[in-house]
Amino acid sequence: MMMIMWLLLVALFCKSTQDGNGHAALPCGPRNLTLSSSDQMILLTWEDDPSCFTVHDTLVYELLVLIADNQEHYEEVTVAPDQIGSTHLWNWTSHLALECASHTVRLSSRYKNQTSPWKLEQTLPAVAGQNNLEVAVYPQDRVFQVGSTVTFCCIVPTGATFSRLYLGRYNNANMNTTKISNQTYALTVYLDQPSKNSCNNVKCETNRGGSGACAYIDYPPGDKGLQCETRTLTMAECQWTVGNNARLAKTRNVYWLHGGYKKSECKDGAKGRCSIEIPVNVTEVNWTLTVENPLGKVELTDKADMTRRVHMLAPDNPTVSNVNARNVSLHWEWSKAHYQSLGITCQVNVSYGGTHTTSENSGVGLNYIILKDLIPNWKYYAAVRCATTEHFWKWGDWSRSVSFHTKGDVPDALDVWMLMKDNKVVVAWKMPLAHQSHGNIENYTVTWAKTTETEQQENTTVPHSEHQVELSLNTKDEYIVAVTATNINGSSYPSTITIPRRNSDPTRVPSRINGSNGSFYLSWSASSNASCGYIVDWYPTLGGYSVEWLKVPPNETNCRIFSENFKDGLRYTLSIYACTQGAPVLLERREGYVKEKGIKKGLFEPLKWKQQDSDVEVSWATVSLTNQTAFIQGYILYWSDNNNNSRIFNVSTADPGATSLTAKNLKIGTYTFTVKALTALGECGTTQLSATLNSLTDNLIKVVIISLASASGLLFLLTFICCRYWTCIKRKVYPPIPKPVLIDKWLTSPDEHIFHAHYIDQYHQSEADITNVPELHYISGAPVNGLVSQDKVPFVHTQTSKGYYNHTLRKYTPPSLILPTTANPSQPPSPPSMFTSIFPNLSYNLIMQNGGQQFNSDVELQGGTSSEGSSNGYQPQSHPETFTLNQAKENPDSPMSCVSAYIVLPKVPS
Ligand SMILES: *[C@@H]1O[C@H](CO)[C@@H](O)[C@H](O)[C@H]1NC(C)=O
Ligand SMILES: *[C@@H]1O[C@H](CO)[C@@H](O)[C@H](O)[C@H]1NC(C)=O
Ligand SMILES: *[C@@H]1O[C@H](CO)[C@@H](O)[C@H](O)[C@H]1NC(C)=O
Ligand SMILES: *[C@@H]1O[C@H](CO)[C@@H](O)[C@H](O)[C@H]1NC(C)=O
Ligand SMILES: *[C@@H]1O[C@H](CO)[C@@H](O)[C@H](O)[C@H]1NC(C)=O
Ligand SMILES: *[C@@H]1O[C@H](CO)[C@@H](O)[C@H](O)[C@H]1NC(C)=O
Ligand SMILES: *[C@@H]1O[C@H](CO)[C@@H](O)[C@H](O)[C@H]1NC(C)=O
Ligand SMILES: CC(=O)N[C@H]1CO[C@H](CO)[C@@H](O)[C@@H]1O
Repeated sequence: MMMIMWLLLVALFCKSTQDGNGHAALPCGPRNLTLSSSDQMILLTWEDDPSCFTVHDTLVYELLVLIADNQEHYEEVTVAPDQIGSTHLWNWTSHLALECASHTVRLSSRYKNQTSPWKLEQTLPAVAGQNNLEVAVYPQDRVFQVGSTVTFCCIVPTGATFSRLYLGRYNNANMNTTKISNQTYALTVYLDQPSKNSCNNVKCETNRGGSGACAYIDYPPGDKGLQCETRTLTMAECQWTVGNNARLAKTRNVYWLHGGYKKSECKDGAKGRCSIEIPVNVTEVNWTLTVENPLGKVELTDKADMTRRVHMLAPDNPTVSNVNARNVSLHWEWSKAHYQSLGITCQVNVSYGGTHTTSENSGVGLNYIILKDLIPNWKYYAAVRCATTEHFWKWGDWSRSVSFHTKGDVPDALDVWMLMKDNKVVVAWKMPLAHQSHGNIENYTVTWAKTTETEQQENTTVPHSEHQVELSLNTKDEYIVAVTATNINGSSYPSTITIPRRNSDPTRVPSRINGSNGSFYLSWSASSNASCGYIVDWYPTLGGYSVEWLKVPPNETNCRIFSENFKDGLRYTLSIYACTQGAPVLLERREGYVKEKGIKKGLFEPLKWKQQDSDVEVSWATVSLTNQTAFIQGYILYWSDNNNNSRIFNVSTADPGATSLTAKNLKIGTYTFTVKALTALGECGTTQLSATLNSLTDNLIKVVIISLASASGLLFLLTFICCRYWTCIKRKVYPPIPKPVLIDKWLTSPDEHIFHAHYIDQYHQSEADITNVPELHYISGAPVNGLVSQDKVPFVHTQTSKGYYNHTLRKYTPPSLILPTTANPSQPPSPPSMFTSIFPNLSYNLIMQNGGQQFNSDVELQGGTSSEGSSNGYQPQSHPETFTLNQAKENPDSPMSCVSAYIVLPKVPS
C-alpha cells in the first residue's frame, strides 16, 4: 500500500515537474501555513492565495507527510469553489510520537491538472535533537485502550549503542522493534491486557544506561446500572456498577451526577456511589451520571421520584418493656425527623435458637410494636426494620438486636396415658419439653378417684425425674386419674384419664405386625366410639412398663410409629384405643418386631432325648419369649448317624408351641440331633445333641431284672406282715382279702384330675407348689399310668405339644396328685405294677414337674446308668407316715382296704 502510494507520489512529482517546466505556473496556491500538534496529531491550517478567487473550479491541495525524511502519508484535499477564501483545517495522527522523529508537511495546490509553483513546507522537529545526552522514551505517561496497537520510540544519545526496547509485563511475541534512524528505535506493541494496579513501564536500554516511560493500558468507561434512592429524604443516593476499568477509574475517570437543577461532582465515583441533594418541588427527576476518561465517556440515567424510593435507616435504640409471660412491647426511636410524618410498616424478627418468627405493624411514624404468643420463661432476640407503607421500595436496615427473657408461668397441661399390663396399672405422662414447662418442674401430683365416688380422692406426689407411677387400683372399678405438673409458678391444668375396669377387658390374641424402616405402620378401621380420635401405644411385650404413645385425630385411621427406643429383635405390643369421653376403648392389639433378628445358637439348651423302641423323641422346654428375637413359625429336627453320616434326615412341625420332635426308625448307634427354630429369617437357634441308642433288648433285660427284684421285695414284705399279724390273720381267716382291682375307679374320677391339672397349669410357675408334690405323686401316679399308658403306647410316640400335655394330664393324672392339696388318701399300688409303670410314666412326670428332678430321672432311666430314678420311686414306700395316713383315710373299697383293715382293726374292732 505504502509502496503504491509512494510510486504514485513519485509519478505525480515527475508530472508536476514536467508541467512546471512545460507550462506557465498558476498563481493560485496556499499561503500562511501553520503547523501545530496535539499528542500524536499534526494540525495544519492554511489559506488560499488571493489569486485563487479567480478560479471558478474545484481546487485541489496535495499534502505530503514525511517522517524523518521518509514519505509517510499523502492526501489530497478538495476545495469547492464556494469554499475558496476560507481557512482550511487538516489533521493527521502519526503512529509515532512526534517527539520521536521530525514530521514534515509539504503542501501544494493543483488546478485543472496544473500544479502550482507555490510549495510550502513546515517541519515539526523531533524533541531530541542530535545533541541530547540522555536516553529518552516516548510517548510519556499516555493512556492507551486495550486492543490497540501502539508504537513507542527510544532516542539514543550520539555515540551510545542501543541494546533493547520493551514493554514491561508484556509478552515478547506481541512486540516488534524497528530502527527508524541511527539514533531512534521504535517498538510496536499490540495491547491485549490492561495494566494492573499501576502503569506498565516502557524501558529502553543502551550501553550507556537506560530510561523509560509509563504506559497506562485500560478500557474506556464501562459503568452501568444507575439506581437512585433516598435514605434521609433530603439526599438522593445513587449507585451503579463501575466498569472493568476500575484501576483507571480511580485516577482518570471523572464522575458527575445531575438531578433536576442540581449538579454534583462525585469524588468517590470509582466506588460506584454518589449523593446529591434532592431538588425541592420536583417530583420525577432524571438522575444522570456522566463518566469520562481519556479513552471515552458514558452517560447513565435513572428517572425516579425519590418519595417512592425510600430506603429507611435502621431504627435507633430498640428497647423492650412491659415484659410478661407471653407478650412484651418493643420500642425504638427515629433519628430523622422526616420519618415521623411518614407512613411506616415495620417488621420485627423474634428469634430463639434457630427459630425465627416475624410480625408486622404499620402506622405514621411507627415506633413500637407488641410481640404476642411468646413462650413463657424463654429467652428471645428481637430486631426491627421498616419501610414506607405506600410505595414500598425495599426493607430498611435491621436495628441492633435486643434480647429479653419472658416471665415464667405454670406448666402446660401434660400428655397423660396409661398402661395396663400384668394386672398393674401404670399412669404415664410425657416429660414436658423446655418450652412446655415454663420453669423447672419440681414435682408431679397424681390424683385418682373411682368414677362413682369422685369425692374420695387419693393422691401422690412424684419427683420431677419420674414420668410414670404405678397405682394400686381395684380391678372392678373404673377410676379417673388426674396428673398435674408443678413448677415455681404453680400447677398446670390437670390432665385426666379414665382407667377402665380391668376384668371387663377381654383377652385378645394380638395379630402380628412387621416393622419396616425402623418403624411400624398401622392402619385400622374407623370406630364410632372414637369421638376424640385414637391413641396408639406400644411397649416391649416382655419386661418393663415403659409405654410410649401417639394421639391420632379422629379423621385419620392410620399412622406410622417411630421411636428412638425401638430395638431390633425385641417384641413390641401395639394397641389401638378409641379416645372417648370416658375410658379409652381398646380396638386392636398387635404384636411384632421393628426388625426380626436371627435367634442365637443354643436356643433349646438343654435338649433332652428319650428313646422309644427305634424312635427318639427330642424335647426342649417351651422357648421363652425373651429369647425370641423373631417370630418362631415352627421347629425342625435334623439327625444323622455319626458313623455313617452320609444322610441327614429331618422332621419338622409348624406348631410354634411344640416342645418335642420325634425321629423315627433309628438304628442302634450314635446320632447327632440338631433342633432349629423356623423363622422368617430362616432356621436359627441351632442346638445340638449327641446320643447313643441302646439295643431294645438291653432295656428289656433291665426291666425284667428290676421287676423281679421288686416282686421279691414285695413278697418279702408281705411275708413279714403276715408273720407279724399272724394271730389276726388267723382270727380273720375270712373274709378273704380283696384283690386290688379297683384301679379303674381312680381313673374314673375325672373331676378331680381335671381340677388338679388345671391347678398345676395355673401355678406351674411357682416352685413352692410343685416341690410339695413330686414324691407322692410320683409313686401313686406310676401304677395308673403304667397300666393305661401301656395300652396307649402310640400316644406317647406322637410328636408332643402343649395340647398333648394337657390331654394326658386330664386323662391320666393319677389321683395321687390331689394328695398334697386335698389330702385325699390313695393307696400305693402293688410293688410290681409300680415298677413296671416307671418307664411309661416318665413323660407324665416331665409334665408335672418343672424342676430338674424329673430331668434327672428321665435321662438316667433312659441311659439306664443311674439308680436314683428307682430310688425316687421307692421313697414313698419307705415313708411309713404317709403310708398309714393313707390307709387311715382309705376308702374301704380300695384294693388295699384289706391291709388297712388289719392295721385299724385292733383300734376299732368291727
Ligand atoms: C481532525 O479532522 C476531522 C475531520 O477530518 C475532524 O472531525 C476533527 O475534529 C479534527 N480534529 C481536530 C483536533 O481538529
Ligand atoms: C487532468 O488529468 C486527468 C488525468 O491525469 C485527465 O483525466 C483529465 O482529463 C485532465 N483534465 C484536463 C482539464 O486536462
Ligand atoms: C548512520 O550510521 C552509519 C553507519 O553506522 C553511517 O554510515 C551514517 O553516516 C550515519 N548517518 C548519520 C546521519 O549519522
Ligand atoms: C511483529 O512482526 C511479526 C513478523 O514480522 C508480525 O507477525 C507481528 O504481527 C508483528 N507484531 C506487531 C505487534 O506488529
Ligand atoms: C415549592 O413550592 C411551594 C408551593 O408550591 C412554594 O411555596 C415554595 O416556595 C417552593 N419552593 C421552592 C424552593 O421553589
Ligand atoms: C429525562 O430524560 C428523557 C430521556 O432520557 C427525556 O425524554 C425526558 O424529557 C427527561 N425528563 C426530564 C424531566 O428532564
Ligand atoms: C411439690 O413442689 C411444690 C412447689 O415447689 C412444693 O411446694 C411442694 O411441697 C412439693 N411437693 C412435694 C411432695 O415435694
Ligand atoms: C493572518 C496572516 O498571517 N496573514 C498574513 C498572510 O500572509 C501575507 C503575506 O504572504 C501577510 O501579508 C498576511 O498578513
